[in-house]
Amino acid sequence: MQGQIIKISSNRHIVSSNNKTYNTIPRGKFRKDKLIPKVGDYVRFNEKSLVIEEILPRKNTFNRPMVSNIDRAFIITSLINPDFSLGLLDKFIAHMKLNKVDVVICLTKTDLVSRETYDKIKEIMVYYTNIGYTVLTNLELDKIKELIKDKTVVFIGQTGAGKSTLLNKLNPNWNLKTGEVSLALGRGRHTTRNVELYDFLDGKVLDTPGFSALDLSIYKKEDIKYAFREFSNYSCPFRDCSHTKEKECVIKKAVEDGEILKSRYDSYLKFYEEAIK
Ligand SMILES: Nc1nc2c(ncn2[C@@H]2O[C@H](COP(=O)(O)OP(=O)(O)OP(=O)(O)O)[C@@H](O)[C@H]2O)c(=O)[nH]1
Ligand SMILES: [Mg+2]
Ligand SMILES: [Zn+2]
Repeated sequence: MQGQIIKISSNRHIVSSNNKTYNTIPRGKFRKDKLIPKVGDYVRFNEKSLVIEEILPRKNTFNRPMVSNIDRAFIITSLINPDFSLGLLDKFIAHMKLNKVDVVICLTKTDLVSRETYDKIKEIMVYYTNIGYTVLTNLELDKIKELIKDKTVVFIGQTGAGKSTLLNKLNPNWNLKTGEVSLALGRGRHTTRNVELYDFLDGKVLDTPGFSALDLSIYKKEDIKYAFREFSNYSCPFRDCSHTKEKECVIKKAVEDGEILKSRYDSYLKFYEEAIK
């Protein structure tokens, strides 16, 4: 039979197939082959032995969070508790962009910051909108639903940012566990412990445990520029320009002229350093 993994907890791999769920385990050979089944994977499994025999070809796959076959990522970004961070936002965007996953920026806890702080952040977000990203808040449920329709959408972001809370607003029947802010801020405290996939509006949504440590060293330095979509509007005289030390670099010029947001360029330099040679 074929189905899709919708939850993994220790070695229990819950597979959904024709509206039924099966409690399966992966075949031993996967371990030897260093093949790790992930939530979102389509699999072939034996209905009697309940063993997953094969992971079907993936559209894409991630180790952070551990998911496969994603069309779109909602980057759940709180304005406070945990603190708003442009560097981290850029990192999540880069990670998804380098895997060709569409990104939506979803702001949360807009009710917890001052008008002034919110206005400042909104102004920065205009830049992200202008370079082609959809930016919305967790209050815009209709728009969010529209963006999930017919897609497989993963919610990612820091622990406590409000991923599960937003999912509960979209469908109260899920009744997902959410964490108190004060507790969520304690070190290593995650309310959501396992990735879980839910059917929603002819699409799918995946709730994930929060994280903020994201290692970009798996990417090549020369690829980091593709994580910054606005850079493609510029072409430097030197074809393989790294946009770091080159004198004639038009990206650097655009930063000086205020066309490219300084914090974006700083993120670029940081990720460039982190990436492998
Ligand atoms: N005031 C306010 N509180 C919010 C908002 N969104 C989420 N919260 C609160 O923030 C806390 C953390 O929310 P969760 O939904 O558990 O966060 P999470 O992103 O799922 O966290 P992990 O599962 O640990 O990754 C909860 O107490 C929520 O009630 C918001 O927009 N405004
Ligand atoms: Mg959660
Ligand atoms: Zn350049």
